[in-house]
Amino acid sequence: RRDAEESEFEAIIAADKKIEPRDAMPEAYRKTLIRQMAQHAHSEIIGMQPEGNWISRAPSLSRKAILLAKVQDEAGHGLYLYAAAETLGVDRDELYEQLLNGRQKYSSIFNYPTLTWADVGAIGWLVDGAAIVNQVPLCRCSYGPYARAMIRVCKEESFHQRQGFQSLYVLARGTAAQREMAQDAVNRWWYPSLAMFGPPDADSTHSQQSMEWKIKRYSNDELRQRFVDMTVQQAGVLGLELPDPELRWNAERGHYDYTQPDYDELMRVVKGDGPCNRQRMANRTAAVRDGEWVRKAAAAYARKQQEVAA
Ligand code: FAQ
Repeated sequence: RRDAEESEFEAIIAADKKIEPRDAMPEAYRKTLIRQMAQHAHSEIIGMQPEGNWISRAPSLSRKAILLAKVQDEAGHGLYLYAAAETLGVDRDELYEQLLNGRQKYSSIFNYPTLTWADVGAIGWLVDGAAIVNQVPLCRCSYGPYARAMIRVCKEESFHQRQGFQSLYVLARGTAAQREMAQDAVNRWWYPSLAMFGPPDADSTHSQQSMEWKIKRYSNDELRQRFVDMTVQQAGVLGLELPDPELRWNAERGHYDYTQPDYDELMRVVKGDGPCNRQRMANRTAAVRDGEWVRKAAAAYARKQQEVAA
């Protein structure tokens, strides 16, 4: 029976069809998906903090409304992804627990500070831009609930990326100080954004297996290159520089050559030693603790409603 289940799984993957929650799947496939989807969900939720820092100080009412909506979308993506992960038989509370005790990760990028208003634009342009390049192929991931979740998430991320670009565009054409602030933000976010794609292929422990299972469709380096190629053109339109003197078109490769991010720094940040790791986790821990009574009250209310209906 086990062999039959395994060959059915292999056949679905080979035919490029979707694995659905009730289908048999190898335990390692389930575990890989839980790891990646939980990490993705945690990233969306922790990712609300850097931009959330500027909601009360947005420079105009319309910028505040836009930022509020964006951060709210991120909460929605996180909850959507937790729900998708739950289809793999894991409980959401368990995932929260694993984040808080450090057994699960969230993206390195959210451990960098947002020092000026321009950082909100740079996050939209570069961080959401990188997120889209990584996530568009995930719309074709072999696990149905994750692939479907990504379709909606990507639509919203595209909108986020545009708003970041537009915000930087305005700053880049503002006063000298505004232009300088925009350039400074781009200088600080460029390399951390490149590092979002993960370690180089040679050091990526999961890539090969995840690509065989069609969870990942492209390697970390392929997607990083795609992001660089796309972003150089956009920087030209913004009139801002990317902080890499080695950045130049390579006609032979048909791609831009660029300087790699510091992967030792990436590993340090992933392990908890980035500029804001402690603050991000302290805020998240406090939010889970402070929200406990609300979750309990909602569960008690749902139980009572069921009793009334019974
Ligand atoms: N940060 O073998 P690989 C967003 C870990 S976008 C932290 O290459 P894999 C939207 C990796 O987990 C951000 N850890 O791993 C937004 C593994 O650790 P483990 C979220 C990283 O999985 C925008 C180890 O290193 N997006 O939130 C990172 O095949 C603006 C070895 O790496 C996603 O999560 C990193 N950067 O490839 C929200 C996308 N890179 O478990 C708010 C889905 C690697 O062995 C504001 N995830 N690691 O100890 C993925 O596509 C993949 O998981 C990768 C990593 C590509 C991130």
